Amino acid sequence: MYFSKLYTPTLREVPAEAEVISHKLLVRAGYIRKSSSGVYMYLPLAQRVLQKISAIIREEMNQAGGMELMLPIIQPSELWLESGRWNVYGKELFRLNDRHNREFCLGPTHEEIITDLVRMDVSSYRHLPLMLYQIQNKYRDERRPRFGLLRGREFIMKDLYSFDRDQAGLDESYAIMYEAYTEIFTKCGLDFRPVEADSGAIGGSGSHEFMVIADSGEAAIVYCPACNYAANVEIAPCLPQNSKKDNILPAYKKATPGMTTIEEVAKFLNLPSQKLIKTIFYQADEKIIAVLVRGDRTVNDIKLQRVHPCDNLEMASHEQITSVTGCEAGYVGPVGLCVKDTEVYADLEIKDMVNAVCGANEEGFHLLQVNPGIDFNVTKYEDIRQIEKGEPCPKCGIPLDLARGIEVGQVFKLGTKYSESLKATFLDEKGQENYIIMGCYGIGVSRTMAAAVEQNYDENGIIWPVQIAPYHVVIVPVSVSDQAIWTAALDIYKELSSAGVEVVIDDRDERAGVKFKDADLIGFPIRITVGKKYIESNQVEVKKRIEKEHFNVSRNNILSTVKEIIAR
Ligand code: 9G3
Repeated sequence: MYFSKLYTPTLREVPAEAEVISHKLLVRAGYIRKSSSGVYMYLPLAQRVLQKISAIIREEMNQAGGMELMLPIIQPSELWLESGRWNVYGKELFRLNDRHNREFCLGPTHEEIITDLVRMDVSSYRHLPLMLYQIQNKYRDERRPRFGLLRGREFIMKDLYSFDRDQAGLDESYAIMYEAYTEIFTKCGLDFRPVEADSGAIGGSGSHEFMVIADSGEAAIVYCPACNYAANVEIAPCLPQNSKKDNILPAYKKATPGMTTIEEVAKFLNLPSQKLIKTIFYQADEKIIAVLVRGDRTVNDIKLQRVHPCDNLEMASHEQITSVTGCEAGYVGPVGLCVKDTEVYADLEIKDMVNAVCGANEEGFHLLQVNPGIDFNVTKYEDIRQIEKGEPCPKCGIPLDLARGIEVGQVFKLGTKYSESLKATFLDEKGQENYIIMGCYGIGVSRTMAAAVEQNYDENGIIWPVQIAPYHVVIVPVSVSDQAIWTAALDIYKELSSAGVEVVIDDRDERAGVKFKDADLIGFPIRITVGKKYIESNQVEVKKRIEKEHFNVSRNNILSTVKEIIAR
């Protein structure tokens, strides 16, 4: 490919709205352009990267027994009414009406569609197991699309659905997909970790997310530096980090004028915040509930929502707090709350606290030497706190680390969630009718491209892993008017091209410096410079984008050197 022919409009500046590096660089290097909020155009270089990622995915999906198909983007509302999800998703679901005023949505995912397909024709155990997948645009009307391709309203997803006879079959399909995902992200040259995303007990197997470790990641994960344990903090189980036992003392009230925060009260009483009970009131739908965590902890709203399922969970207002406790937020506590009127959910750590401090539910006062089960009762003790860096790994005890991750893949065990609601059944060997057992497995293809940039860049631009780079090599003749240099460069270009190397020759009449800057920004993995050295000693300069230094290669070793770098 001649660079002068390549439609890659590079820019010096980036749009002010670009917050993350992948958004900045993909725009600057001429890979994407924004069409509307969260909707992008993939220019030729991006399309080549997407095709390579898709090819790696297809290879593994087909290897795993998946069969590719193409499902409609336009989905009839009837299916979503059958599955019960038409009214579950609000504005995030792109809805539209056809000319007959029939309701449809643009597919944010395809469980309903694929289950409708399978229920049409699968009726016997002999048709199972079955794995069907597609690589297709998805539509989710994010309230605040941001971070370029990382959170768009239209994005490319590979979604595979597995159909099995029984749980054992699903477990097998899940394990096959889990391995395939590991292969895919390794072949894409990404530093990734599978993390547990299911609320089940440790080792819960209902769902895993494949996270690309990057500071710009929206997901927070805990991982063990010693073993392979990793979990999304949203669900990471927390074990009580018990305080040492003391003998129980009687509670008493103490004036704490103007002390309304955990820090102020702890300082005033000269106690660590671990000795305090933090009482937080939430409005859960129409009810006010109280939540207790140790003074130094944070409530995990996702876990709380699982413990107390409700449609809308938000912090209670000051008025609501006062109406329940009779005083302002800074002096509230569990003592004296009637758990019949106000449900009290306490984190597991509260249960072991001895002689703790909490608000007295009286302006200007706190209670000291308060003991759960003696001075107050709770509705339930549950794991509802946010896990923290340094806590022991639940599998091996080594202190956990925190990291940010970009979710590029997720695998779910769906069970019969959709086969029941859509009545997708099969007759087993005994002629019994059973619901098909399903799993679903997604990879964000466009998000993976952006994630690769988030993990592979420097001050000069993108550093593509060679496996997914748009081209392998750029040849830079330092001058196109010097016939000897241009002819040599063209000769190398022809040799590499005919050997199947994906190569661009920068035929522009520009200074070498400009060509080098563009080559670095775009992120070609290999740059071959043809200059004076060639004329003098029949050598070219080869530089890997990942390295600072270049090295000399004689004319007849160029192809073998390039092939060796690509093959790595
Ligand atoms: C919706 C909207 C947004 C959604 C969904 C439905 C996420 C929805 C979860 C999944 C699960 C898996 C198959 C591939 C892998 C992920 N956001 N999810 O179901 F209507 Cl607006 O998509 N689906």
